[in-house]
Amino acid sequence: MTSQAALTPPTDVLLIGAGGHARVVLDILRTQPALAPAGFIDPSHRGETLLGVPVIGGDEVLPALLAQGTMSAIIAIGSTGNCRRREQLFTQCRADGWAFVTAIHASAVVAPDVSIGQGTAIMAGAIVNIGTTVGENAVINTGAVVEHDCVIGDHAYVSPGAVLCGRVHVGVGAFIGAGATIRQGAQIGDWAVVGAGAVVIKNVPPGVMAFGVPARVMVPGAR
Ligand code: JB2
Repeated sequence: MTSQAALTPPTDVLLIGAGGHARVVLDILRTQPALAPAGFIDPSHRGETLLGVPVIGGDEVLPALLAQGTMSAIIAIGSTGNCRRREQLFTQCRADGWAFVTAIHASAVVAPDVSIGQGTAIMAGAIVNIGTTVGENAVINTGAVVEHDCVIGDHAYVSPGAVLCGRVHVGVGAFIGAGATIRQGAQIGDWAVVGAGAVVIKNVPPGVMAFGVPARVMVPGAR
């Protein structure tokens, strides 16, 4: 007997962005039978084909694709310390009517009660433990550890190998650099940046940068 899943055609998905991070997201989407990567959207890669998937155009083609019936997307731009563009694209696309899919690698360990918002990507080897909430359009990158009862805000970015001990709160749009460690219970404010390799033992206020071991706060623009 044919299952209902086999009868349902896969959902076409656009990847917005076509850089290194986008190719990793594509690799994950290809393991999800319900999703069919339909193309990349990236003004810097027009006319190219990446891993067999075409770059359809820049953001100006999105309204026509929506009108033609392609309605699902994922923001596949990475971040090197600034999640603003990811947030802007997500917010604009949602307002225009796009739905967002999640991309969760088969090797990620995600506890059964973890809630994951639309558009979020969880990369290979990441661990997200019990009681954690992950917002929309967030990234938990390769091999990151998000321990029990953490809260990861919308648009936040947890880089490869970062370790968030239990009950850490990562604010909206905050960026945690590669290999950083955040002590249990620490709060990382909205749009804050934690540098690669930092060890955070105190709360980090919104909008600041924190670097080093132990992490020290720098206010952008201040001397
Ligand atoms: O507004 C935009 C836009 N802004 C940048 N719309 C669309 N559709 N695309 C946009 N982009 C595209 O994102 C750029 O044209 C570029 O092709 C892509 C970003 O690619 P890039 O390879 O520069 O970086 P990445 O974001 O994929 O990955 C970076 O960050 C990750 C965290 C790299 O540094 C990775 O190595 C790193 N793992």
